[in-house]
Amino acid sequence: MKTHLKLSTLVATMLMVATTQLMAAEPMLSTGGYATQLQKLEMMKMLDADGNHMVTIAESDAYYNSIFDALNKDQDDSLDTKEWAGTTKQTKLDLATGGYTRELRSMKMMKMMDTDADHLVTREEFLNHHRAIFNKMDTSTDKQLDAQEWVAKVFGGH
Ligand SMILES: [Ca+2]
Ligand SMILES: [Ca+2]
Ligand SMILES: [Ca+2]
Repeated sequence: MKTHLKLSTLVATMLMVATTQLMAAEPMLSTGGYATQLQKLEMMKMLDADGNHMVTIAESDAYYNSIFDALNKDQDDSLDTKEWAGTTKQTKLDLATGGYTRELRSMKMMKMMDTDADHLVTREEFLNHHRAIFNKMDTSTDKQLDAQEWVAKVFGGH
């Protein structure tokens, strides 16, 4: 009886470890709402600085650096929850659509980007997360996104 119990505990532990590893291997990059808003062509145009209908990783980095600056009211190197959410009067970012701004500023998205869970999103965490999103969308792995890649359903978010 005792051995039985131990065995089931062991199996349960192993299952938990396996599940955790699975989750670690494929971290959540996006909520469903965020993916929907980001993947609008209106947003693609905002990232495509040279207007050649392709978004390069450099264009993406430059864009998210600007978004970070726009959110980072106190100009230190991280975004706290207040900066993230913004005030009710000033919620839309000039650089993005209203729908995108709203989805970006959700606490769910903030938590996904805050990889060390210190309730601050540093510039590095912010850029790394968007690079991961870029790589996920870049199915041809040529470091640029065309319109087809832009709108393709690659996120399993909720
Ligand atoms: Ca471009
Ligand atoms: Ca800040
Ligand atoms: Ca952090």
